[in-house]
Amino acid sequence: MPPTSRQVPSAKAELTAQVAVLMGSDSDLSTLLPAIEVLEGFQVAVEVRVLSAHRTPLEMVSFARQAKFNGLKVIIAGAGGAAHLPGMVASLTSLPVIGVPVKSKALSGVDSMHSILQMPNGIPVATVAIAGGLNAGLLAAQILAIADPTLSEKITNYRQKLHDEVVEKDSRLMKLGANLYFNQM
Ligand code: RP5
Repeated sequence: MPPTSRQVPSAKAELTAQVAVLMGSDSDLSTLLPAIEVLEGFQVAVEVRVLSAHRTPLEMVSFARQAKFNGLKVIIAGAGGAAHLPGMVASLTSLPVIGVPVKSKALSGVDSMHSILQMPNGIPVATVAIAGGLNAGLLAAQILAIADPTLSEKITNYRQKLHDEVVEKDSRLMKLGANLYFNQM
């Protein structure tokens, strides 16, 4: 009996990204890289794009309006300065948008943070800390994990590792004392 389409996963289905990581400029990439790496470490497929609210607004609109239709579940958007990308993308899709304020040269990212954080009622952006790319990736994974027990287990393991590292540091600190511990850091 020939396999049905349900039995044979299509190449497209396997490649469909669940999370988009957007940035206003390629100069933001180092801030967003931890998000990409942590998601890929959890085997979450990621689509990475440079889309500027100011320099390529029409491409940004087109991407955001198609995002849900293209199978994306969560969008991470990082930008710096007059950081309109996360809010504008959030205005164009009902997918959850996580904003990452990029540390700007002039104002150390406080401008980016306020631009992303101060959204009007009705159009939320979940804003992480300035340069908080890693937490943006983790938050996106946690959102996906609501409906994905395997991913949920990977996040639990990730947190267990964090826990174990701190316990190990604490016991080493108690054993060595603060001065010796500090000198070995
Ligand atoms: C923003 O302007 C970008 O998100 C970036 O953080 C900032 C500076 O961009 P570049 O001049 O480095 O391209 O749109």
